[in-house]
Amino acid sequence: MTEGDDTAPKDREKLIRAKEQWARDGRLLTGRPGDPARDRLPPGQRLVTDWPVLDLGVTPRPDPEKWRLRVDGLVERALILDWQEFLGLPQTHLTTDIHCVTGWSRFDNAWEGVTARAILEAVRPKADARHCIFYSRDGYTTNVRLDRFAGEDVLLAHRWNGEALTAEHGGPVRVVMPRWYFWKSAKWLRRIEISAVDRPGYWEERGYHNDGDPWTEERYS
Ligand SMILES: Nc1nc2c(c(=O)[nH]1)N[C@H]1C(S)=C(S)[C@@H](COP(=O)(O)O)O[C@H]1N2
Ligand SMILES: [Mo]
Repeated sequence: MTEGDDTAPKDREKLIRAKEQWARDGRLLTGRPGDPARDRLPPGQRLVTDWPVLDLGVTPRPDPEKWRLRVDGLVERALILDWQEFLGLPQTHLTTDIHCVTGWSRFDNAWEGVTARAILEAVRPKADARHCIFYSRDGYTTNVRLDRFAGEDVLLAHRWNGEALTAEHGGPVRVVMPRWYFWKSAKWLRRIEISAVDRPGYWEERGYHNDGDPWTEERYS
């Protein structure tokens, strides 16, 4: 300790520890090449550990007895599943990240549900089919390309982190398309329409990008 330095050695030690911790935290926030947290966080996103709720101001709570999922449109065999039939389909566990266009991302969400691929195998889209439109119980709609809906990580999820998906987060069943901004992941799913033509949904008609790739920041059109 030099003359004129009025910080006690113990305090200085504490300060250095604190700064080292800030440096570690800061590195996780802003990222550096090769940092696994940075590599998982798309540009312009910040990591959260809570799970924000975003909706249009209503929270549908359908009676499980009356719940149905319809898959129709340009398919060989349209489907209407009730709750027991939906649960009777093969169940898949997937852990994926959420990226919301409003800027938050949430890592490691453990989903359980039916893969989009299982649904598509059951309905068999016709040769001209190119698009999917999701219809929700709150009036919300959103559109995705059929080949993207057929991605191996796409799920119709009814459980999250070991518990039934809550009504706030779109239970009993929501779409989860982790590769795209979260507005594509329709909550309170009631119908999937397979179509030859694209049909922009609620946010797509209000200025959001038609595709919504978080890695190239396709936020707005
Ligand atoms: N049916 C329906 N699905 C929806 C929405 C909605 O308002 N209604 N909001 C979208 C948006 S903008 C986001 S970011 C996510 C939010 O899902 P969360 O509330 O579970 O975080 O749901 C998407 N799916
Ligand atoms: Mo969103």
